[in-house]
Amino acid sequence: MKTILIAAVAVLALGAGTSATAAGFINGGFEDGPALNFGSYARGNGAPTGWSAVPGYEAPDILSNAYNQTGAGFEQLLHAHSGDRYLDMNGQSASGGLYQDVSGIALGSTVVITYWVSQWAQNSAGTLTASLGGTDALDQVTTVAFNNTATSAAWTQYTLVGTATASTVRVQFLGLAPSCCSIGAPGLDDVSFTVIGGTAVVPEPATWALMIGGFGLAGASLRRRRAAAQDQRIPGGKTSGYSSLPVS
Ligand SMILES: [Ca+2]
Repeated sequence: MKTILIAAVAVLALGAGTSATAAGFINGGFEDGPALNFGSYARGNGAPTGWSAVPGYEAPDILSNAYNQTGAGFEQLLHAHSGDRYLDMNGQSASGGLYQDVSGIALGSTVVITYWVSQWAQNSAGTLTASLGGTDALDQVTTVAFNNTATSAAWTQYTLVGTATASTVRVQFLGLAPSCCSIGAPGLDDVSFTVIGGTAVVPEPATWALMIGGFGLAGASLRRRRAAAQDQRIPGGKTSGYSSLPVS
């Protein structure tokens, strides 16, 4: 019976998570998928693994630390926040945009994204808009000003928090440079996605049956233990040390 009680507790624990990095969210550092360099330059060549281009926008350029325009002296300005790659939020045209959907979110959960934005080179002016679709969060806009004295990538972390109003939450970033193709756009790296309040808490029918069965078995066990304890009651109203039932 102890084994059954433990199993019932374990089933309940499946739906009682309090905080977790969502397993469905991948490649927040943009290290997987295609990358660009001027040696084999092809812009708009696809979104990073796990991400999709926003309809009407192009996939942002995926830059690596090895990216270097020969003779332009850019290399020292182009360093990811971590790893080897990050995004230039331009596509080939003025704006790049990408998103990733994460499903299995419990309604009412707190959803948190953190992300790093950079003035990745001296011409990286523009805006970056972060959005959490399927939550009550408002868009968060970061503006990076043109700075022709910049000598290195400068990264700043931002946080956006929402409450899930749907079971699927969309993480989306849109870049917008002030003019096409010549100004650049903010850099983006190291997106993290965290759910507070549990994920995937709607059990399958088979799980419900197991949970209900577990409740019944646990209740039956407790009733038998109480009955057995009463059988051991010492005449005169005293007990023999059984007043506290074991937890398991
Ligand atoms: Ca990275």
